[in-house]
Amino acid sequence: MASLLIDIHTHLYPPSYLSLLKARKTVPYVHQPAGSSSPRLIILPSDDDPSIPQHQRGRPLDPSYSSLHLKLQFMKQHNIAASVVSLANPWLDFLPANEGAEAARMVNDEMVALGSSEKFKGKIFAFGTLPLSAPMDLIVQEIHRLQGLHKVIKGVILGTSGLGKGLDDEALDPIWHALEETGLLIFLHPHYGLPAEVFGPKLAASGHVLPLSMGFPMETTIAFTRMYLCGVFDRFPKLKMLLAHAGGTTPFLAGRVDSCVRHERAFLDKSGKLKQRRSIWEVLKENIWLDGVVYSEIGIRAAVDIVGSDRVLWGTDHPFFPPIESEETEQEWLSVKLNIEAVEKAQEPNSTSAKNILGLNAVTLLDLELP
Ligand code: 5CU
Repeated sequence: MASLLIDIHTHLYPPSYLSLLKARKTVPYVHQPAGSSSPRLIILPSDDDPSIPQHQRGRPLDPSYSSLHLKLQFMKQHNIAASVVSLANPWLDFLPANEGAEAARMVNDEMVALGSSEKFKGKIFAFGTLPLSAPMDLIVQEIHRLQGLHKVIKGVILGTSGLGKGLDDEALDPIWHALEETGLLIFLHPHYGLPAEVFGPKLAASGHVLPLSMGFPMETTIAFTRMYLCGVFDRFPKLKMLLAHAGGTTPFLAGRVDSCVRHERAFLDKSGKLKQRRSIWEVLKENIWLDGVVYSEIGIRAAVDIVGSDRVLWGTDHPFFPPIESEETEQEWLSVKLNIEAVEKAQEPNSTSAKNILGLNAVTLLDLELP
């Protein structure tokens, strides 16, 4: 019998959010090229390259980015029983301080209304969005409001920029405190990648390959490591965090982080002893979950080795990575197939651990009420 499939990494730009992007002329924005039917979604910093003609920048914005009905169609087609939908990057990071809180309420309420409707109930859940540019009391207020919407809202999605200085900024402590107190899972997701200079002058020739395959995972790895180094998980030991893309390169680099910490003079106290902190291994086993959006059995094995098979959760990244050679809507998506095969090759097909990763871990962790 086929395993229960639950998708915990799947995005949506609700219509209200797209209206915000359509009103903008700088990244992130939606551009309608003159004389062309297809609007372009310009979200990544590297998308706005003036050397690329405007009608080829970014990617075509087709209805699958904003339609929950098309999400459901995609789910049916791939036998996905339920999806935990999140607003896609760059969330509300770009909004002025006085607009963030209202926009977050609007997007979150839209997700809750959809997830509670007869058509989507038990099939669609959501991660909420935080108004990070708003005053701190309003951010904390939204976290507590989201806790009250727990039938649909199962956590929050968070980028790596924090309040502008990254996630090792102590000014974020009230947010960590509220998230720890409410028990909401944090889904840490990249957006900004690495500076374009890292990828060199030929960046545009390979489109999104370098920013998405290298920039995104390194961004997540660095953001989590900065949180670890500044003691977030020591100050807030009950935080629960799901790292996108199987933690970027965290499983591979955790040993190096650990060793560097244990050899770092900056961490010695006055008596020359290393200051007490939880080890990165402990944090990974107790605070961290990893998604399975890594497209290879090697990546899934590494994720399982580092956090355990009960802490890896399957996802698709829909609507990103659609098939590119045909627009035939009934077609199975290669990106979905690769992520299922990765789990089934890394673990035995139909084994308890494969079933856990493909769906059961999500049901337990997020307390999903399925029909
Ligand atoms: O293809 C992409 O650019 C993306 C993106 O921006 N965000 C995401 O979650 N996946 C793919």
